[in-house]
Amino acid sequence: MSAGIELWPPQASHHAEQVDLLIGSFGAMVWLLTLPVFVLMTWFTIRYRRSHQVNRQHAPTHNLWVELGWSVIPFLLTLGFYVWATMLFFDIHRPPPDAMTIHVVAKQWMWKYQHPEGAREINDLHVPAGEPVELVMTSEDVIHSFFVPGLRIKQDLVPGRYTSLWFNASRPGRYALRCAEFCGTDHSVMGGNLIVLQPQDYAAWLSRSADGGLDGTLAETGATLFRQMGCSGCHAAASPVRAPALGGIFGRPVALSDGRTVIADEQYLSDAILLPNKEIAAGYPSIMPTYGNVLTAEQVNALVAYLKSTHAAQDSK
Ligand code: HEC
Ligand SMILES: [Cu+2]
Repeated sequence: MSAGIELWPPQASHHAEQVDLLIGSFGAMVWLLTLPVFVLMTWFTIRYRRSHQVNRQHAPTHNLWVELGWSVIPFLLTLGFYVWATMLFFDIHRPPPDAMTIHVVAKQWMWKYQHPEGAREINDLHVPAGEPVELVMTSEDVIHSFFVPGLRIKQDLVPGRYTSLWFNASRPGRYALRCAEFCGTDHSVMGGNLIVLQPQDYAAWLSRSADGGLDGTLAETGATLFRQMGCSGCHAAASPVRAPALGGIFGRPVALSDGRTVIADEQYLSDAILLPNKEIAAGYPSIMPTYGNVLTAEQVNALVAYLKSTHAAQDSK
């Protein structure tokens, strides 16, 4: 890696090419709209300077078509850019359904990643080339921002909230990533590399990292936590405590005590664990303890992954 400042980072995905095209075209439009103003201004100041003898009679005061032209054309051009940029923006927030999910937890001052198969890593993130990868991200302390210049993607990580984006890195290689939100003393060293590998190299990397055999998949870690943390004491079918059955809850509508119905997505489940009094399942006592100070963001991710992996008891009949 060169130590100098990279003026134009490499393009590591199709999205990066599209962003560059947008920025390049926008730059061209800015020149197109500004250059005539300055050229004419310079020309007029020279031609109509006081000492110069020119015909100053019958100067035109207005011209409807010219005025309409310089209002309507820039308006339509900039509106076009608004639509184009918005489409790109929505695109990076709508992952394809087959994207693999990697969980990212930021904290002062490091990035922690967890792959669906269980492999964990810090600061450097390995991903396969040519496959859609969704990052589901949260922060353990303050707001951080995940920025990979080579992919032209950047997204804030907010404590207590999940944010996400996705990418499809096309070229194997090593691309710098960094935190783009001032987050305290060591903000400037909060970075790492996105390491894009050929799919077979990624598979090899995954099995090597799993060699330690410590952590199963994220969902398996969650299943263990579900017992260790006493969740099953209330939520298991055989439990004497009246608590909702959680099998297959992910993606289902849940009736709340205030009459609303919400879909149990990742945010709902994580809130149910961290802030149980925020939304209470209809018909149940609000006796669930708060796990806000007990569980780390990674443990909550694991519990949510476990809940996602379960199926309702009725489904198996
Ligand atoms: C003391 C018993 C108890 C324990 C321990 C407990 N819960 Fe709960 N939980 C409840 C009750 C009662 C409700 C329903 C009322 C509410 O929403 O707060 C609930 C609600 C939930 C919901 C929302 C369910 C729905 O249908 O909307 C989730 C998710 C959940 N718990 C997960 C967990 C997890 C994960 C743990 C362990 C970290 C846990 N609970 C520990 C009693 C408990
Ligand atoms: Cu940061």
